[in-house]
Amino acid sequence: MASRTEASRDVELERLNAELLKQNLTPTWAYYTSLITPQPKVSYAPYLWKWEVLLHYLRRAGELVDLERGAERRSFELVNPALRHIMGTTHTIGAAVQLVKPGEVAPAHRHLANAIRFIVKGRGSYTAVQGEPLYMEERDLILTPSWTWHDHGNETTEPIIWVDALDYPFNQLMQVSFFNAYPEARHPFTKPLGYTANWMGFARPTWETYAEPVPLATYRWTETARALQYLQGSEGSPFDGILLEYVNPFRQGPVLPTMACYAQLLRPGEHTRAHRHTSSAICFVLDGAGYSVLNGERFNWAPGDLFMIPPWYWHEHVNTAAEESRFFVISDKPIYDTFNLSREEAYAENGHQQRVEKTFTPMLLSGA
Ligand code: GTQ
Ligand code: FE2
Repeated sequence: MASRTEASRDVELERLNAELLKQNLTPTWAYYTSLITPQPKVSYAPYLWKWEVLLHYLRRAGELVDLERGAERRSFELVNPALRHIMGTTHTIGAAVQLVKPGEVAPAHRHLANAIRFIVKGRGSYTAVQGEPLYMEERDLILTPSWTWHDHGNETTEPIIWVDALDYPFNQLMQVSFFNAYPEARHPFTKPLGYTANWMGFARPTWETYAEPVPLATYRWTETARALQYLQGSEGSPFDGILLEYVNPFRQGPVLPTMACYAQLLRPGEHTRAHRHTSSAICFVLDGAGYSVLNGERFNWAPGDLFMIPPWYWHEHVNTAAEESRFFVISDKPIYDTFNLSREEAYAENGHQQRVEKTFTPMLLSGA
């Protein structure tokens, strides 16, 4: 008799659950395990783009896309197959490759999204950021902070190619996508060459206030490469090898509020220990050869390839080359740090991944 009462109560409860849903009320008791999971349910997988493919399509876009006829940019976004709805390379960052041919200007505009450029091929073109011409050398890092006017001009005789990374997927999540086109193709050069990158340097005029959060807009590869070279013999990190973070020279910390940039060096034969963290990362391979193991799956890489690591994915890198392998890395860790969401975990005892189950096993998070 008691069981019959219980049975009828279950039927009533089912009915209640269904009615609640129709009222746009989700019963927490029935959906708790989708609401709060023991481990993050990451909604997308790693992906790797080959440089040959990127270059092939950049060349074709070079023949067909005309910047003078309304194309805002000649770039394509490297979109993860599971993130098409936000055009994301990861859930927070969109990476692209861009080509500007001799004589062209990619017109001036601004957006709330922060951007970075990492120069891949060519030199002598400029990005003008907020009236300051920043001339590009291969592998330089150039920042375009939120809401700064920028246009890209190529007054040289060779094409220029770079990697862009913007935080527009994060901006979309926050419902803050804003964009303005400048009335002219070019924003006037209102600051002298080297204004923030050289003259301003580390000794600053006392009468100026620094409203701009990012005073130094160019990071020369010659300097970064020298630092990597100098630190080659250091122990580094068992998880990351030699990993340098590009910093805001005045405030320290990441180069942008949403994106951190790194130069990473793996020594010949180096095989990093697997770990995982809550932030996502995009790795652009500069030189060397090797592979990375991401949740048990192997991704071979060569110079020019770009791959990404979703949040909470185990990853380890292996340099199979006789010389150094170097990456340029972009991460959304600043967002996680800001909201106290950064967590990191080391893989088992000194282990490298053999095969990681697709479903995560509960483990204690490091730290409190
Ligand atoms: O070069 O300003 O790939 O605004 C996407 C949005 C490049 C750029 C992109 C942009 C740019
Ligand atoms: Fe832009």
